[in-house]
Amino acid sequence: MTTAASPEPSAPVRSDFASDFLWGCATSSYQIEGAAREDGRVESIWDRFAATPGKVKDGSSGAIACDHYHRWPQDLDIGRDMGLNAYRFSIAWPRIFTGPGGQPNQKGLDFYSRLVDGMLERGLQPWATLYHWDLPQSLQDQGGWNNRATVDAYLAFVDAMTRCLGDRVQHWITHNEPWCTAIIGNFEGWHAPGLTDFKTALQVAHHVLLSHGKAVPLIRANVADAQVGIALSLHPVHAASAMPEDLAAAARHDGLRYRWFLDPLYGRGYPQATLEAIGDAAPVVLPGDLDAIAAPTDFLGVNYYFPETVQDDPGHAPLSARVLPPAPGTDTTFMGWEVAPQGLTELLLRIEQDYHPGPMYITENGSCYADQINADGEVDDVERRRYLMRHLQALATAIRAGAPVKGYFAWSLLDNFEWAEGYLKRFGLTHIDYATQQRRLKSSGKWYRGFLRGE
Ligand code: GCO
Repeated sequence: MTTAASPEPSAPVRSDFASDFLWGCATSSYQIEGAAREDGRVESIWDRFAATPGKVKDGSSGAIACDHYHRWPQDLDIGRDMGLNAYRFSIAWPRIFTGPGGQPNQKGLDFYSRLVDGMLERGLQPWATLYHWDLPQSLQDQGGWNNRATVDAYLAFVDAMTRCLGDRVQHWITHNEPWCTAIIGNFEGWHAPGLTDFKTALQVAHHVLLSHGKAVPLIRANVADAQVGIALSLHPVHAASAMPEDLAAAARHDGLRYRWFLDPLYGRGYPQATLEAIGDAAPVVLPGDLDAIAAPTDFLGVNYYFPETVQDDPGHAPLSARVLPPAPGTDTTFMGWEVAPQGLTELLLRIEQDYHPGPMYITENGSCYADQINADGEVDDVERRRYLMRHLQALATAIRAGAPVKGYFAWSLLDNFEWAEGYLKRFGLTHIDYATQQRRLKSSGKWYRGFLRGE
C-alpha cells in the first residue's frame, strides 16, 4: 500500500511527445478472454495450473475472466473512446492448435481475424503478441519449452497466425517477458507450469529466445513491411550498499535479469560472467542457435514496473543474491512494488547506451491499487492516475535525453486475471465488476482520455 504520498505531479501533455507517437493499452489473452472451452480451445498450462489447489490465491482461473471473447466489441469501443491509436493484445495458442499436429483451428483464426478487423474499424493499430504464457498443456506434457521440439511447434503457430493476419497486422511481438516464462514458471514455480528447477528454467529461456530468433524471418516472409520485436520485463538493478559483496551480487542478479536476454538478442551471446556463475545449469546451445537469436529486429518492447535493490546473500539460490523488499516508508503499490518513475528514465537510457536497439516501445507499464467503487458509482483511483502521469513525465525525460521511444502501452485496458493473484489485484484503467461484467472507466482512464484528446 502507499505509505508516503507523492506530490501531485504537474500534468504531462500530449504535445510533450512526437505527433506520431503511439498511444495504446495492453492486454493478454488468458487474462481477459475467458471462453476457455469454446470454439475448440484446448487446455493451456494456465488452466491446469489454476486448477491445482493452492496455486492461485483466490482459487480462481481465467475460465471466464472479463468474458472478452464475447464482449470484445465493447472493449475495443472503450479503447477507441479513450483516444488510443494502438492496442496490444495476445493470441491464445490453444485456440489455434487444438490437437497434436494438424491444421490450425478455423474458429480460433476467425476470432482473431474479427478482433483485428474490429481494431482497424476503430482506428486502433493492432500489436499482436504471439506468446503471453498460455502454452497448450499438450506441449507441456511433452516437456514444454524445455523440449526443443516446442520451438518447431511455436513456429507452426507463428506461421499460421502471420498468414492469417499478416495482411492487416504489421506489428508482431514474438514473446512477452521470457524471463517470467523461464524463471517464474520453471524455477520459482509460482507461475505455470510451476516447476522449480533452475537448469530447466535456463533451457526454457534458451528455447524461448531461439524460437523468437527463428520466428523473425518467418514473420518477415509472411507479412509485408513487418515490424517485429520482443517484449522484455526489465528493471533497473541497484546494489543495497556500496560494499563490494553487494555490488557483486547486484551484478550477478543483473546478469540474469537483463544481460542474459539482451546480450544474445543483440549478438553478444550469453554473458560470460553469468555463465560462470551458473556453472552446470548452463543451457545446451547448439551450433547456429546464437546466430538465430541475434536476428535483427525492428524494435524492442520494454515492460517496466519497478526497480530492484539487491543484497549479497550466500544462502540465496541460485546466485547468492537477494532482491530486498522496499524499505519501510517507500511509496509502493498494492502489489508492494516501489513506485519509481525515475527508474523508467534510467532504464531506457541504459538500454540505449548498452545496445542501441533502435526504436523502443513501452509495451507495458502500470500499477495495482485496491480500487473501490464510491457512492457516486465512480472509481476514483487517484494513485493510479498519479502513477500514470509521473511515468509519462519520466518517459518524456528519457526521450529528451536521447532514448528513441516511439510509443507507450498502459497496462492494462481492463482489470483482469492477475496470474497467481487471481482477481485480487487490479491493474485496469477500466474497472470490471466480475459478477455482472460491467465495465466502468476509472479516473485514471478518464485522465488518459483527456490527455490523449489534448484536454
Ligand atoms: C506482464 C504480465 C502482465 C501482468 C502485469 C502485472 O507482462 O508482466 O504479463 O500480464 O499482468 O505485468 O503484473
